[in-house]
Amino acid sequence: MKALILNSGTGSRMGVLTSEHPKCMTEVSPTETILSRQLNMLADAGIKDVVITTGKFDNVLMDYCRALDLPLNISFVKNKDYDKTNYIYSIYCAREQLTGEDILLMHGDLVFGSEALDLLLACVGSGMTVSSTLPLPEKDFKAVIEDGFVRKVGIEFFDDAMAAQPLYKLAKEDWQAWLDEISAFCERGETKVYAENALNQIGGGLKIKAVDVGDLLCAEIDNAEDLAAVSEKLKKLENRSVYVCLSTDILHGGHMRILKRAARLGKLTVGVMTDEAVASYKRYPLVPYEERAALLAGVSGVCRVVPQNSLSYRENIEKFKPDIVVHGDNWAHNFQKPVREEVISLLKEYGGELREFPYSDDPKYAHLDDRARAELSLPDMRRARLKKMIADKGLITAMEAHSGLTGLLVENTVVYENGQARQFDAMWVSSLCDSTEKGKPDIELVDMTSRFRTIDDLMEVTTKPIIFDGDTGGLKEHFVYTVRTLERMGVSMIIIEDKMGLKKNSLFGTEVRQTQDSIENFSEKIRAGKAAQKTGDFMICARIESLILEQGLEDALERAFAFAEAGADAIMIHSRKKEPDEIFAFVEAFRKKDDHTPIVVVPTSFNSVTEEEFKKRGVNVVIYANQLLRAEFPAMVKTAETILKNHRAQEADSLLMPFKEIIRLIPEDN
Ligand code: SPV
Ligand code: MG
Repeated sequence: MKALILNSGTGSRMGVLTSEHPKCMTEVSPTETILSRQLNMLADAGIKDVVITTGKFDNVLMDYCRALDLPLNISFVKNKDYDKTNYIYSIYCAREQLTGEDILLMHGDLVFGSEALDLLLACVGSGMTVSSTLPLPEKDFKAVIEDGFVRKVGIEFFDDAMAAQPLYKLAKEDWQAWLDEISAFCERGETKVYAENALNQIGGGLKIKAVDVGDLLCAEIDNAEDLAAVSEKLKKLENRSVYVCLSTDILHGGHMRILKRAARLGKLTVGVMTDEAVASYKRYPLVPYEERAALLAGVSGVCRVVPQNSLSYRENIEKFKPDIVVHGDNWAHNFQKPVREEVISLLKEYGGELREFPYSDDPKYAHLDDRARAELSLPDMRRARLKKMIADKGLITAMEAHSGLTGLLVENTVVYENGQARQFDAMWVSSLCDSTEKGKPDIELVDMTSRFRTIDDLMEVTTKPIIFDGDTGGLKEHFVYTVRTLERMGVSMIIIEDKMGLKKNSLFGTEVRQTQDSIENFSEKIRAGKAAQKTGDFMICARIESLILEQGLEDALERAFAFAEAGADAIMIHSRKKEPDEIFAFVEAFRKKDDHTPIVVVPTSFNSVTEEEFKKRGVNVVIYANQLLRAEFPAMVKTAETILKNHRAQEADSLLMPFKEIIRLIPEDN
């Protein structure tokens, strides 16, 4: 679409204001002229080509446009008879540049807001801005409207008419018909009439929709009083407070356009979603909150940047009471629907307004997110994230994953409740599940090479941090190698338990022979591991088996303090009791003396406790250690039995995931 701006008029009714430049260069605000405002808005709307007709002061006008240095191709056409003709003749002079394209036609003295322009641009086919709320002007344009379409435009029509502003969007066929009629008029010498006379000649032949802009800013400036009124209205509009929330860590052209459009509506506050809020519903942000906030604060048009702590806008709407909240129109239909509804009801309380811009899911930006994901999966990025997440969130969750497929499940499973999203933060590579998956007992029989293979499978297809179940850690001399390998791979934490000899799974408790290591030996192993690691990110967690082996709370606490003293980055306390009392007692006693070392729990037995309750008591990591494996096995047994019983597979179909969906589980670039 090409824009045509008519600037050949002399602007004589403006008095001294137009003694040295054309009317369109009149300032409407301290930072804008009528023309600079129009051109900026055209550029923001994505229009690239503009034709400007000129007359008196054409050189001043051309120099001015060049100095604005906007991303627009502007061509100028001078109407040499500007003082003897009307703009119908200016259009005629420019006709060769105006064929074969949709045209956005406006008078050079028209001041409008982006809202009015957006309404016009959103209209399918041709349209003209009219107002159903403004009184009919005595001497200015009115449009006669029939069935929503403009039939005639002129100053003489009062019946079935609305106030109309010369801002048109014309589909190329409609425009060509009008242009042909304009040419016919001019070639007959009728050059002192309005171009609309030619339009009226075609009558109902053109389908130009009446686009009702109501009270939105859309006004011509003919004299000093008009200028004062428009400037006043603009000042009010510019003082409106506008709020937009961004969670992105890669600012691309699409975001910049939204910000620009939002800034056009008033003083723009950008809510930058905190890392925790972003991670709750999509991936962990590549760029931390502080940097994203600094980046956005530097974007022109952004007046202020504030944190938004959750997907919900409530906190910030109540705090800042914005006049307008801006969002893409896609959220009416996705998981954010309840968030949108909350925004609408909060705004309604004080007369605020939600403005939704058409959402464009431009494929050219889609690969940016893939790149971000790839980066998040790199060892350094992934390893460091666990520590940061624990610090940011207070409590994180890890779900067991024992294969690439279960890794994808932990990576991608999201549930939405009340507009909030929930995902697991990390993956747990369980010795129990890793061994069981291979049909072997959980006795450190599956060797490290094989365990590392599982990690590799996970790493290839996921980005979330990994917590590795290191069993006893083996001999101290072997443990240091394990630490270095895991650290190099990008694993974030190893958990080693204070047992020695033939390790058995803790859930057997005292039913089997298990030996606890001495505080001295185990502390020595921790110290060796800490000395072996190369980065500050890698965490060694000491797992205390005193409650499992019924050695009592005091023993557990003594060990916990000793292991933390030896350099353990976290303490895991385990229990196989259904009631959480001994875990709670440990956490309470430990936190009395140590308020910072993260506490890890594995609530397989004491599974009635919610994450919120754990957090309240001072727990930092909740590991769901084996639920996925335990879910898949009964489903497989049932399927196998169904096939055996029926001598065929048909009866098992209802138990199975359709083959088409299986294929979709695996992303293509993996
Ligand atoms: C594992 O998942 O392998 C664990 C946790 O070590 S537990 O099975 O509860 O001991
Ligand atoms: Mg284990």
